[in-house]
Amino acid sequence: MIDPTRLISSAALLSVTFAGAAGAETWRYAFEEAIDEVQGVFAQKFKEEVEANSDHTIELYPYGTLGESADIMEQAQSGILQFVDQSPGFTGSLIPEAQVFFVPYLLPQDTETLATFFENSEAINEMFPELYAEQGLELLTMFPEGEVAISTKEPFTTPEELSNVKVRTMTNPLLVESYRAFGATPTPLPWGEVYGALQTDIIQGQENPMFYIESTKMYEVTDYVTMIGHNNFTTAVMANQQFYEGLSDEDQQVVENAIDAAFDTIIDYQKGLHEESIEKIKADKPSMTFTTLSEEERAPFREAAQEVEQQFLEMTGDSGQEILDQMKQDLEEAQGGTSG
Ligand code: 6CS
Repeated sequence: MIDPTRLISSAALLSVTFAGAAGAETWRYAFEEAIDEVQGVFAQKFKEEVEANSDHTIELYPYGTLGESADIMEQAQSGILQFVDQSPGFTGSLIPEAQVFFVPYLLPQDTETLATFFENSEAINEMFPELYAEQGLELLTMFPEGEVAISTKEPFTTPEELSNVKVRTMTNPLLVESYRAFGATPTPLPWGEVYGALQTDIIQGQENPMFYIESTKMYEVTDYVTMIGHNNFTTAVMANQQFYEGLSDEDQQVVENAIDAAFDTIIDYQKGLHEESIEKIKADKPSMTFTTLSEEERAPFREAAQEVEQQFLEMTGDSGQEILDQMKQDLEEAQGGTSG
């Protein structure tokens, strides 16, 4: 005969086991760089924090394991991935306002000012989350990845010298317009095609932070690195919104704390990285030439930037104007200004 008390206790035990199994989840997080590059270092710290403070496990998918940036974004939107790092350089057609990060000479280069800006900015922390939410994404943070430098096959100091030079850009309409305004022939391409396109002379230049020019060996297929001071690379980390909203308050807090810890880590990690990367490139290729344009030489590029800002406003209307105005105010405050 079946003992009913035993049945109940095993049913209770089973339900506890299931609850336990459902409680500990595995979350997938993909990013656009290798595991030891900036986005990877951020992701590793995020994983470490989440795993130390919850039962959950984070599986990391570095660049290439699940496709290009556009692929991982689709996977995050559809819920195959729980977390994704996609830079605004690839988010331009999805969220036109994200192109504000390509208004040249808008962002400063000083890492501490940038960190303060990203942490406190109303545009970043209140306005952008609403725009990402419209695309089914919970914006968790944005952070800087360093001064953008242009690596080319021939030297240049003026927009005229960029004439007929095909410069690869990320697939962002405003970034394309920037290079047109700078005198070059912009060529938007996914990341995976850049090295080969430089090697075969389909393009003659590309832009990226110094750590990336070093780690991805862009210096092997270009000979000059020029800093015109036009931008600092921004990236963004987000979660699938449905997934995020389904989390308990406690788990949302774990995620938020892990993001904050990873943010601090990545700001710290980047101290001196630009200079160290230059040294590494020089050690591997002594003939590589590094040039920082003077303020005077930058003048025509700054001039061109005004036209690009106008184009941003034409592309995004009132919503873009509000974001741009707010960003300028937030930047002034981060730089110690008095506005607001
Ligand atoms: O230029 C690109 O496509 C890449 N640059 C950086 C610094 N990170 C990811 C992105 O794919």
